[in-house]
Amino acid sequence: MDGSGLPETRSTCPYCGVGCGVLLRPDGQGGLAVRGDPDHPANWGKLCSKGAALGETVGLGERLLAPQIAGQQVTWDHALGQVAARFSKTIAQHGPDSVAFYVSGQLLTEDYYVANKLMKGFIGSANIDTNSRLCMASSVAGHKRAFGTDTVPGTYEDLDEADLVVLVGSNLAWCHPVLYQRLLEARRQRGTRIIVIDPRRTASCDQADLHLALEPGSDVALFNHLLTRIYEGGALDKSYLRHVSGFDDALHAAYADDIAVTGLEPAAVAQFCAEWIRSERVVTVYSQGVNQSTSGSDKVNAILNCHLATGRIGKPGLGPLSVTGQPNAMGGREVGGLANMLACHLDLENADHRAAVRGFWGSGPLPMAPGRKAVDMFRAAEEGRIKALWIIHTNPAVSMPDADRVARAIANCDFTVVSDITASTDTARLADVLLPATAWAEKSGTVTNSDRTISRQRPVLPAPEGPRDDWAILADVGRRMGWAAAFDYTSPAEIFREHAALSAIAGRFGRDFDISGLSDLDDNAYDALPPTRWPVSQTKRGGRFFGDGGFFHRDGKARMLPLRWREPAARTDRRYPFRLNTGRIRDQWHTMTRTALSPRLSAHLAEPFVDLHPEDAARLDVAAADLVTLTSAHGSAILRARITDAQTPGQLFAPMHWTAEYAPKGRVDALVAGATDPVSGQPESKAAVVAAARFDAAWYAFAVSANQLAPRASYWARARTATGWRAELACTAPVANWEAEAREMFDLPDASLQMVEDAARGTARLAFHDGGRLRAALFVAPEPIAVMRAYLTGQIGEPGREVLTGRTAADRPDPGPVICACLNVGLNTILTAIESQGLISVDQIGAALGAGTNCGSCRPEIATLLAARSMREAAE
Ligand SMILES: Nc1nc2c(c(=O)[nH]1)N[C@H]1C(S)=C(S)[C@@H](COP(=O)(O)OP(=O)(O)OC[C@H]3O[C@@H](n4cnc5c(=O)[nH]c(N)nc54)[C@H](O)[C@@H]3O)O[C@H]1N2
Ligand SMILES: Nc1nc2c(c(=O)[nH]1)N[C@H]1C(S)=C(S)[C@@H](COP(=O)(O)OP(=O)(O)OC[C@H]3O[C@@H](n4cnc5c(=O)[nH]c(N)nc54)[C@H](O)[C@@H]3O)O[C@H]1N2
Ligand code: SF4
Ligand SMILES: [Mo]
Repeated sequence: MDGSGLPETRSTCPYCGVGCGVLLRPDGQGGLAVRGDPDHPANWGKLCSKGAALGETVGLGERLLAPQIAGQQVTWDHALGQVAARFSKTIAQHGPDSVAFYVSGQLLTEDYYVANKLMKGFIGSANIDTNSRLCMASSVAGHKRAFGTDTVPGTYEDLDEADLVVLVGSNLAWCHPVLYQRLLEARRQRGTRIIVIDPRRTASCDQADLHLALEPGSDVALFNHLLTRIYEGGALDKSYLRHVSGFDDALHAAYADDIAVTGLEPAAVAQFCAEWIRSERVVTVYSQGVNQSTSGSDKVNAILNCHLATGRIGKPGLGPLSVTGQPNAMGGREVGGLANMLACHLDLENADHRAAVRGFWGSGPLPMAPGRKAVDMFRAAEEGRIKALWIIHTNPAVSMPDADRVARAIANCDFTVVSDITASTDTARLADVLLPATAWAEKSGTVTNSDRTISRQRPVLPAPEGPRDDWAILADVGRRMGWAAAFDYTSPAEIFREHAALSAIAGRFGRDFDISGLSDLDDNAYDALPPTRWPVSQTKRGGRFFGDGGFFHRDGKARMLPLRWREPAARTDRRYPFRLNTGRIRDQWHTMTRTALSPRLSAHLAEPFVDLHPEDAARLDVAAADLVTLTSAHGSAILRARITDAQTPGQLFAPMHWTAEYAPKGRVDALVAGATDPVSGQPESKAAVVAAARFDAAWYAFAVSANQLAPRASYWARARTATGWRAELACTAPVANWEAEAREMFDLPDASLQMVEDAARGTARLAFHDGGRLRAALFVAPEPIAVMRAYLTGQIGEPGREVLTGRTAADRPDPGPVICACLNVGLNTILTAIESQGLISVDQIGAALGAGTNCGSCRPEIATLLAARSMREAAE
């Protein structure tokens, strides 16, 4: 309860792997008030901008409410009858490996468990893989090679107690903002040093003591070098090495590697090594700059080698920490959702493990070999070897590498089923059967975050008529395929108990994942389950792993691996001279099906972009706000240029988020090759090679509208605003009649029009009013449009008739793009306050404007604005 008297429900944020606890209170109109759960050990009450805006994303406007076949609404009975019949028939004719599931690290553990049991246990194929293949697979492979299991040894508390935190390929400030704020709090209290290893300067470099902008893909060489320094610097932990095998070979290989390939200044490398060696309490945090690489598993093991050699693992304030991306990436690993895993961290290749799980499930023989991993799975669909495919809770037509090809494979697969909460996704549009799932705020189950803490997700809003829970849909299909008893579930609690009971078998085999202590929770205890770190058994509870050895290889030892640096698979050449790095922005989540529903989150960065260095921009004759066409051997994209020295010359960065729904030419995975790590099968999403050229448009335009916009142009990108929509457009084909074009785009056949056109110059400005209020406006010019965008979006629905200037009157300043999403403070407001009030610190800006005082996610950007200001002053 809080002051308002309405009950609050405890749940978990559905976005990143930090796994923040939230307190949710329905507003009675379908929306939610959200605040951080002060008692949750992941966030202690804090939330980031995405978590804070969850209430804006639960509306039913975009929801899929009934099953569809070939675009026609059908009953559940008919839809699931078809799914079961087609899967059964395909298996009967072509064998179990002719079908596949492609699922998600955002499924709840209970959903995931049922999917895995159905495919591996009863269909009898290992062809279930997940978007975690694009995300965590290299960490899983690295952990298994070093430890014998996929174990995250440490906990978040280690960040509070470390002396040095190294962020490797992690933009923690934007991607795990609450953990980043936690780290900064520790830094304030105990002076924690921060080192960032990332080819570009990110928001996470804001407070870093050292930033190593290494050559893309060269992390193995850097950590190999560190290992040699550890050896020479006398930092080996000889007594811990009793628990480790492979040291000599690993060291030998490390000496054979060449630090020069990192392109780093020797002094910077020396400082990094010295700090690492000096700081007993060092946590190495790593994420997609490590995993998403054709040497991803080796990068993970190169990091683990250094922690093993120094015994810096599994003790307070130190250790490697793989931060997981999705809310249940860990849960998916626990249920065995990857094509090369069994269940409960048991091994598919181990006959005893298979026999035990088979006995527990009462199933037929389990597959003996791994199934198809994501990239391979969609290739098999393309080639007709997979004939029935069920995609659940993921959007591969956008997020897979070589995305145009993947989209074609999905379209051409004999039978594709998609379970989603909305039909408006690039993948859902390709489905034969569309199944509506209940959404986050309606679902019940559990998720596991990056530090092994299992949290409950609890329903807080009533599910609309139509959608069903993912576990219930899967179980229904299992029953219809003939396995009534095995899929006779009536609640998530029942599934959870079964999963926990199965983990007891894993415990008996001596595996790490054992939550048997939770296998007899009754429904009430399950409902009330507080955040709980595994393992939970009679003998073990939470804590850390490996502080005293106890690894899961047969000999009980960890393995250090001999590693050599390898270049990324694609090489730049004359045709494709740029290295394209991709990743995330602060306020969008993946393919934007939820975060883009929030006007606040959409106002931070409202269109897809590419960051490039000023030298490259000059060479390409690209000015700020021009558009750039990127082309690779696989596809193309058109993106807005942002010129910044955060990039190294020759390297580009573009966000992964935009889809055909929001910017059809903004899909960057169309450019990325499907090259994968030989061990983990994880694709190299961060090192594509592309050509770049300025996009020569006949015209550019900016539009605001109360109605949803349907633009027609070579390039367009649309975003929701508090008053409707905004869009950026550009096109190579001239438009003869702007009034006709605009009326169609805005769907305003009759609204009254104000228009100023200069045909000779190629400019036009149009404003449409209805009942005296502004409904839409369009600004066209032969160059990128300079108007006050935030001001114009605010004019929709207002009576003003002066919008055609595109600017405010002097007394009504334009706030500019949103920097602080929580308190809605714009860039211009902050810049003006810095100038006029002489503010010099992030805290002063917070005191003056509120910006940065809620979740803190925008504090690095505010710091950057301040730094730019002081650089200008220094130059003046
Ligand atoms: N706002 C937001 N937060 C998210 C998500 C989201 O969509 N939006 N998604 C969640 C998910 S699923 C994930 S997996 C995580 C990802 O979290 P992160 O891994 O932190 O995010 P990315 O932006 O994908 O990539 C991290 C960094 O890797 C760097 N990098 C690229 N190549 C290399 C290299 O060769 N070496 C090194 N050392 N670094 C390199 C990139 O420049 C980038 O800054 O974020 C989670 N959190
Ligand atoms: N170039 C490039 N590509 C990348 C990456 C990168 O860094 N660069 N990162 C990769 C990584 S780490 C990841 S994790 C992936 C993420 O990529 P995806 O998993 O494809 O992205 P999402 O947008 O999270 O897709 C989730 C889908 O599930 C739907 N959904 C939401 N809730 C529910 C529900 O309760 N049930 C069901 N059935 N559906 C639901 C959403 O509407 C959405 O369509 O992208 C990968 N692709
Ligand atoms: S850091 Fe933000 S996105 Fe991640 S779980 Fe917490 S509130 Fe959600
Ligand atoms: Mo991810």
